[in-house]
Amino acid sequence: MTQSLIPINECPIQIEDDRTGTSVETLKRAFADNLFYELGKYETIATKEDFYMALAYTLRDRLLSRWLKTVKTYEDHSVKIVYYLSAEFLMGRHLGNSLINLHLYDRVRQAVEESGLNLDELLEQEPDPGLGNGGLGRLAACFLDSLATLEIPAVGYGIRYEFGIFHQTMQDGWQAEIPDKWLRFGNPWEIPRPEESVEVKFGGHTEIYHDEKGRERIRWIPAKTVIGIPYDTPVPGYDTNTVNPLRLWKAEASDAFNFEAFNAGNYDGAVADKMRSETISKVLYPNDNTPQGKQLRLEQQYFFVACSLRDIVKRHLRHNSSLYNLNETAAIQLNDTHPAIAIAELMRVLLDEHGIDWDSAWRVTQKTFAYTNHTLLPEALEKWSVGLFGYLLPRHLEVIYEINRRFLEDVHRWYPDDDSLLGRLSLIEEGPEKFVRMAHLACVGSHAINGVAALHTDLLKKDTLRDFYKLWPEKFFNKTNGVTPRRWILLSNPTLSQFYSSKLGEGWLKDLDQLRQLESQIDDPEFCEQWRQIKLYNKQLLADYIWKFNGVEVDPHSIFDIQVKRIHEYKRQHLDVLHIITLYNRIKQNPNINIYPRTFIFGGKAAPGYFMAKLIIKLINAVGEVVNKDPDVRGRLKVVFLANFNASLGQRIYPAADLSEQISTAGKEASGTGNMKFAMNGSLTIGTLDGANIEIREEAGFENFFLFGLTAEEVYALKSKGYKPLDYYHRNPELKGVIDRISSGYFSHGNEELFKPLVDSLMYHDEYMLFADYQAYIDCQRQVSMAFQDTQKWTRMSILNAIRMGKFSSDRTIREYCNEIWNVKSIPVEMEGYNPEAA
Ligand code: 9GP
Repeated sequence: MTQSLIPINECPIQIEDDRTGTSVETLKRAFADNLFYELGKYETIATKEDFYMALAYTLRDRLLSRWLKTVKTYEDHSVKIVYYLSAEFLMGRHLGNSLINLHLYDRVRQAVEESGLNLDELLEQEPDPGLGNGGLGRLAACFLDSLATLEIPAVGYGIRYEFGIFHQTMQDGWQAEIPDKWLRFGNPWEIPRPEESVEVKFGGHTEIYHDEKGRERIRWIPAKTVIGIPYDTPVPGYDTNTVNPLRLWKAEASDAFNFEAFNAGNYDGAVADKMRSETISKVLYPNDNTPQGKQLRLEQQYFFVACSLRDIVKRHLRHNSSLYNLNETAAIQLNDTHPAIAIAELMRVLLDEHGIDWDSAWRVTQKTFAYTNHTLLPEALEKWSVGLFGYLLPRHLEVIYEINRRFLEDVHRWYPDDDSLLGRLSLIEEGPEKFVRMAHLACVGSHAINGVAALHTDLLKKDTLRDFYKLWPEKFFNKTNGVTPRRWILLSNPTLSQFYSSKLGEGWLKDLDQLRQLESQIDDPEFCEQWRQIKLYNKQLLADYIWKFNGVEVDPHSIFDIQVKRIHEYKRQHLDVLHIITLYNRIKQNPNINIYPRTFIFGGKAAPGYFMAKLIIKLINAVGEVVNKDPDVRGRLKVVFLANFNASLGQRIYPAADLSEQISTAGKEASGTGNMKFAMNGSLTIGTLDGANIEIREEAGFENFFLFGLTAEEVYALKSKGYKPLDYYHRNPELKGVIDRISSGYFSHGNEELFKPLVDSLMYHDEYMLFADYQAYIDCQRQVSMAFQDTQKWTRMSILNAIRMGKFSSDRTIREYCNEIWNVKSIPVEMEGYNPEAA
């Protein structure tokens, strides 16, 4: 006997049992039903994709009544909602996540197996939606999971890119990019809502007019209209009824526009303009930590912000008669500066469309917005040429000038003797070409500004945003990042999760600090042995993957030394390579030297236009090609580059790592979140005092972390003193030997030119100070090898790392945002009579 999720008399629509029931029998029937009715296939002719899609629909059906009930609960209680504005969301695959969040994993596995299929194979069919570049987009996804799990009313707003981050393949050791056609087979997780489409305007000019009361007003006469169509994806919380939406906007040409052009017989022109409009949501810019000042990018930003604000205002006005109290129903978080144009847009809406006076509009705006900064790299701070800005958004530029005028007037009043301060704080960068500084707009228009790890926030206060900190110290917060343990432990590492649950029950999944209770068992040999077996099993799984996709045989008993993240010089993948070559040189000098076997595993994408990052990938592959085959090495060193690193590959990698490489130049990595995923899965970190590494080390215990390298202060001091990388090269024979081997063409079939740009940049410039940190890194790696050989010690360190990571659950981060920045409360969604465990 199955049951509907909410009593039928409460339910807005009649729901069939087959769409809600959770017994194995009902799931089987629903699966077959969806295959037939949604995909139009019989089992005998269905492909694996078809089966995956049918299963996805089966799960989506089971989310819908909760979703509708969530909407109704928010409407009934007129709650304050968090609106998370982000140009990127890296959600990861949905099916596995829905299975665990709905507690249906085991029953669906049985239903699928009884249907003669393999669940793991079906899970692999799902494209990993790559609507983001890396850190900031994945953080947004973890936050949505925590928001729903903590029963916080929230909406994620972003862009429904038709092409996400490119698919990376390797061609002769170089990165090659292939378009990511993730929507090719359709997307069963989204529901289009064309009835909620909105219009977005671009270009044109502004003019003054007088309203009916004779007041002087300004109106924007735009040149072009684009339609934003919302697509909603359900985001279920773990073990709750809350299902919040992720609303992504797709751009379409406006009908009126097409109609005119077609009527005039100008078919080509109409099609071209239609395509131009639709290009806005076509493709994700594949740059991480480097903005691209392209017109299309600004169009994307304004497009999704304007659509989202229209939605937010509409929702507010359903329960309120004016917008003066918008900040009481809406907390809008700006995920980096990409959506910062929202500040000018809200001002425009309040002033021009709702006739609100400037001071009230500004008060509401500041109280509604909060801004998260994600980078310290000066080159990554977004700015837009005033010319382009005024051309695309003439009214917004006026608003920004007026915000700036009033702001600088205040600053002048507060600091009458400091003229240079005005120039430094201005929203406009002066010079031969003027620019709008988006971070300044975000700081001025928000009531809260936060960094994403303690050191990062300190450096924002001391350096990047120090003038703003001087004005408004009370606006600054630190919110150390976190990651969701549901995806990054439960889904990624089922064996470890079962182990935890067998000891503690399942409470740890919503309260990760509970894992600390396991410290009492750390001296139990049986406990430690099981821990080792779990790690070995995960390493074997990754070894199988490496064999299948790279054709390289790796030994699961070797140290799995892993660096996966975007490829960037500041992250210093090439420092890792210098270590590999150091060990290789030692072997070449003395083939019988005692070196503990290591498997060096890399993964990560380089921005297609970032030459040096692509050369680093080539170097890793080139070194692997030589080292993996050299008989002198006798398999003690293996180097593999795993193509197309993304969330789902991460799920395979983190549980299998022994050593997590977090080796950025101190002061450059805002936080990192991969570092947290590794540690949660029991790897030890070798790292600098950078980003969240510092806090990971504090939590894990200093003795359970391999620390090396200059501190941020030392980096700064050395740079100020005059850093000369060549001196290190000349003074350190081992370093010289490594660099000379690369320069000699040894890894490039005798081609001495291939890696010259990389070598020259290190020898004569070394912006990220690899040479200064080289010896400390090599020494620290020696300690790693020694520690690994002491199995008991290593196991202990691994356990302590994993079970002391409670702080880095994104639930903790989200609670802090809720209490200190957003001022929102949780509201449970009640589903009477619903019991997820009932068959
Ligand atoms: O580079 C930072 C990374 O350190 C941080 O963990 C992540 C999330 O806060 O954001 C990254 N930054 C970006 O993705 C773009 O600035």
